[in-house]
Amino acid sequence: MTDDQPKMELPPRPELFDFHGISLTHYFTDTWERVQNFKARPDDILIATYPKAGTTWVSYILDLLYFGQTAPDRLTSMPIYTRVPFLEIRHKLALDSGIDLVENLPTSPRIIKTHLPVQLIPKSFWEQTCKIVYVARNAKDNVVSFFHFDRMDFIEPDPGDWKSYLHKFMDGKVIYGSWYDHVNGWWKKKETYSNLHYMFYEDITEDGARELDKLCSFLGLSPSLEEKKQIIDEVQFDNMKQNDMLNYSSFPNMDFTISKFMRKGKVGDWKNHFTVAQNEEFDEDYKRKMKDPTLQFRTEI
Ligand code: PPS
Repeated sequence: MTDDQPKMELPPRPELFDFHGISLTHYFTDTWERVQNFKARPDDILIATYPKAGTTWVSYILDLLYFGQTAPDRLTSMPIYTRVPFLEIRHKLALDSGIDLVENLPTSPRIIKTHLPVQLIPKSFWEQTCKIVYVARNAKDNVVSFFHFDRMDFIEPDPGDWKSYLHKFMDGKVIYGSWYDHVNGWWKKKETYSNLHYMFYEDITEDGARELDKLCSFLGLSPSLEEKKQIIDEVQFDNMKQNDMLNYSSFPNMDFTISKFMRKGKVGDWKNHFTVAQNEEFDEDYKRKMKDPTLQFRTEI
């Protein structure tokens, strides 16, 4: 099968609905009862993100840190979405439910992905004081990436055109709701929950080695210099883009003729999408919503 072929007949696009105050579709709520009652283990590691913030990048870094040396076969035989399952998804086309995948993970620790906002995280993660890595990306690049993803991933609602999509994003009428609430909610949580490491996509782009060191220190890991170098090299965008275990080319609901999962991997691509007027409007709205001076994003580096 090549990149240029849509892989099978796709179901109609799902509708967004309000679910506990955030916009979702049934793919992310079908197993809600099991998700809510999920029994986390103390050594589980949760990667939480707003969609398109660098989840796959950090998932791969964590996977390499824990299993790169001890179970290298995993890297060539299992796609990342089975190594680091997506907790709340249920999706019959590509895989069954995320929660089944998590519960069948033979590894220790289990590395688990979620896009849930902080208030919807299953309570056992807090009770077990699991380590949580949150990754955030500046709103402008995040919305551009999300737009292109929604164009090509048929389990997302139809994004419409760029102009209308940008407004939907500003209004929180996209999957997982408001970016502004998501990044702020998790930022605030750091004040009361110390096992939370908040990372920025832009920082990883700027200095991956520095961010890897911070991450290792949070996780209590001390890989060798050689191992760290290998990881930094492995997780370069071009390497990940070419790696079929990471680039989602085996995921049947995505049409790569429209856009790729590993699309550009840059800070600042928003400049190729926002008009001057859109940028001004976005900035005005942003100022109204992002009041916490301690949470700062960079839209260029
Ligand atoms: S998802 O569907 O929410 O899990 O997507 P997510 O992995 O969070 O985000 C996908 C975007 O991350 C980019 N990406 C990277 N950027 C830089 N370096 C590396 N190694 C890397 N890996 C993934 C990916 O290209 C998507 O961003 P855009 O801007 O669309 O290219």
